[in-house]
Amino acid sequence: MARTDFVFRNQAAPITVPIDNTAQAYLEILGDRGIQYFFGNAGTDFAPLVDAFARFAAEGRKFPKPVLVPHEMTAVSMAHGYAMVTGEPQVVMVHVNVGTANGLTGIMNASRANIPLIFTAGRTPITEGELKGGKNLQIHWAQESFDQAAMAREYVKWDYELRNFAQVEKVVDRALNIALSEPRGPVYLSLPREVLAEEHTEFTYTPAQPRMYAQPGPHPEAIRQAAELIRDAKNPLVIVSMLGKNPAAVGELVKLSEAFALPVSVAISNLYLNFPTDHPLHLGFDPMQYVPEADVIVVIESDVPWFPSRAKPKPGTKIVQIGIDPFFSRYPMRTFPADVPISSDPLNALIALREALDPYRRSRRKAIQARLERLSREHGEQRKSWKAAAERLKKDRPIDMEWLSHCVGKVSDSETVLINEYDLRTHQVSLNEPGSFFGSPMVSGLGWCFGAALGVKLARPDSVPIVCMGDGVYHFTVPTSCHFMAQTLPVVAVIFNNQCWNAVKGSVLDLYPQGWAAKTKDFVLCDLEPVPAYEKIVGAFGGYGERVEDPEEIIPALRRAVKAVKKEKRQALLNVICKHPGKNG
Ligand SMILES: Cc1ncc(C[n+]2csc(CCOP(=O)(O)OP(=O)(O)O)c2C)c(N)n1
Repeated sequence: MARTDFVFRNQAAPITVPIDNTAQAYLEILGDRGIQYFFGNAGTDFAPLVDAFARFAAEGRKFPKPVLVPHEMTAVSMAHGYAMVTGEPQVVMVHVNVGTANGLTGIMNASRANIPLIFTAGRTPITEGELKGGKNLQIHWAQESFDQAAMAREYVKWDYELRNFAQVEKVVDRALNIALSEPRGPVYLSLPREVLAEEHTEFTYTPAQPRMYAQPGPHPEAIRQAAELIRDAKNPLVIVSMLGKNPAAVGELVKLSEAFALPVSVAISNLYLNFPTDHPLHLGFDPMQYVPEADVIVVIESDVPWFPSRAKPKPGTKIVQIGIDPFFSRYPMRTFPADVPISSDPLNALIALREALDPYRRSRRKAIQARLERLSREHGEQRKSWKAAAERLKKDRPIDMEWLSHCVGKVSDSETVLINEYDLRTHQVSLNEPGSFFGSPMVSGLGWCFGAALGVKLARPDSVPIVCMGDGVYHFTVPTSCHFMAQTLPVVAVIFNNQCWNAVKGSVLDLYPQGWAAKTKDFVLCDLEPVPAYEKIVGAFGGYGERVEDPEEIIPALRRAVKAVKKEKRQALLNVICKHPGKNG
């Protein structure tokens, strides 16, 4: 399939609707284009829109549901979570330059993870009394920027300012088209207050037509070369990070790996359920132990398949890289070799590869079977050692994160969606249903998980999101903002509380194993002490909170938390006291 650009057909007859101003035309278009939610963190720039929502509600018109979110990081992460499970972009609107700044970490997360969303902000008025909506408060002078979009530009695919009424329809369509075409990502639109407030009586536009965004397909020659490499490989290895963004692609990778006994290992960037963990060809979450032995490595949508400082392919190993943008062109530097780069939607590439390899299966049957048996044994050994680790640690007090992760796995069922930012040990959990697991985006702008879980709950009201995070991450989520939203979108939050930022401590030890900090055990800027009663915060929002210190209480406590969400329809938070590395870990 050759790359065809997305098609946007406007064939329907135009319609005309009554309005008071540009803001109402903008709202009309958002509703018509199928935007479901408008996550807002408002300021004085919102006045024409707040008024527009009131008119649309009073008149029973179609419009996106406005959702007030107390902090921009939560708002952007909610839109991220929603798009992550539905593929549908939503609108986030924040207050001028200051709100944009607060939402930016979330935008960096969405950008690196190719999540489509429409990030918008007001622009403070520029006129000084000449136009309706002009400056009439002190902040309107102070909040003006020379180039408001500049701070977002590096992390959005496109930015623009709505300059006049005549452009409303085209600007919104362009924003949507760019966000939704591959590689997907956030876009930024600023909306000046005078333009939103400009008075008009009617708005004529063409109603939305079905949109199709073609998924780019692979080049046949690249597929032929990759298929030959896989066919002749003795020790192939597949490394994957983001394939599961499209749940249908997971099944296709299973088919391909079964057809040629290809082991699949998940890279450190582990954003989706990419391959069922119980499948005998799943070889865990550390590809680096297999990289030096492999003779052909197929990297699928993986930004960092290995760390060159820890493991390197041996000379002569051939590397195939498959991805929408296999060179990750938005990363300033990334030089993993690609003997065969395949720029393609992974699903299309996997189908093409399987078809190209099919004629060789019979003649390679014995070798494939032998490899399958060897890899299945390896898979079994891995699982045995993980289970043994959990068993060995199950009585430890303070609680070990391996055991806590094992327990999270035990209470997970078909309704569970696991969202992890940091401390869940994914190997301790059986993850087999595509779409049932989401890990933090690779740029790791901390604070994503809680808002993302709320977005998942909004998109899948019958699910029970369980969001796992470190005590450090919990702070970055802006917890009161998330608990506020969880009053109507209940989720289970589990704090893996090791009373520190172990990631930072670990990097000190990694770089200076015999250094001053290691010798004196003086790790400043790493400990989150004194340790507060995090479990009490959720009570202020009507939720269920519990502190867990006994390893035998984890599963019952998790069940109580799930019951609170499912039966009592209220949020829950478990503050699980885990080992502190360096003190008792
Ligand atoms: C916005 C932001 N600030 C700081 C960091 C650096 N950082 C990475 S991990 C981490 C600590 C996370 O702590 P916690 O959630 O308790 O997990 P732990 O490291 O203890 O396992 C920090 C501060 C970051 N990635 N993003």
